[in-house]
Amino acid sequence: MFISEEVKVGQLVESNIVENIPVATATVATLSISPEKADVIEVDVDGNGESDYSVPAFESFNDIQAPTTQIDISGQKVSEKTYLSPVNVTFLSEDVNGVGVQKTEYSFDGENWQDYSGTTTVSEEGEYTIYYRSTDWFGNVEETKSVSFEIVSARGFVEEVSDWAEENGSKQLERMLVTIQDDKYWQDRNSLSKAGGKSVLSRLENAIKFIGEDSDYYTARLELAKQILSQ
Ligand SMILES: [Ca+2]
Ligand SMILES: [Ca+2]
Repeated sequence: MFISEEVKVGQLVESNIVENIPVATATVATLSISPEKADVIEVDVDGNGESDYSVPAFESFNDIQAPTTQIDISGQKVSEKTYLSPVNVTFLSEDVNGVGVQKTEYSFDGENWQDYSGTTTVSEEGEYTIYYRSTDWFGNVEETKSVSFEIVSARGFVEEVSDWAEENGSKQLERMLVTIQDDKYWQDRNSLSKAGGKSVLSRLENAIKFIGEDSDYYTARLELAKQILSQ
């Protein structure tokens, strides 16, 4: 624990360091520092020699306000909440007029949390909900926020309707056959005539009309199919 230092004309003339003092959260430390010696008290919580936060030394200071965190999701957007893999997730946190952000945490299930240390990449296809919150150095914890999004892959993405039995009047989509899923596809795609590409799209569009509750899912795929086929 660093107690005080005396600096005169830019030179350190005295410092007082006390180490290994047993403290608990209820421990009250009283420091006597004259105004000439320090304006702020630097606090090194983890003892690594670098200040973690500072508080004014000569005015009453308290912080009961939790930090605020914003999430930034960057990636190629397919629709409002659907992205093409991969997606970069970045958190920006601040503790306005406060003691400072100690940590930002995030979780994919709201139960298992990990400390945020920098932009994290999510590339696996699927539906996600990311929970996040920050804590300041005084232990004020932000109310957990969350955002949901879906990641789709360009590979195995454009799906062609197959075995869609219109002629019997049932209008049931029996299965979707993935026709664009690897490098070979890209060659095939380039050999598709515009009419061929349009045929895939129109068949998707027709299928979507009869899918019902899953239509958002397939509408997102249709949007990406259009992007791919218009390249
Ligand atoms: Ca430190
Ligand atoms: Ca605060």
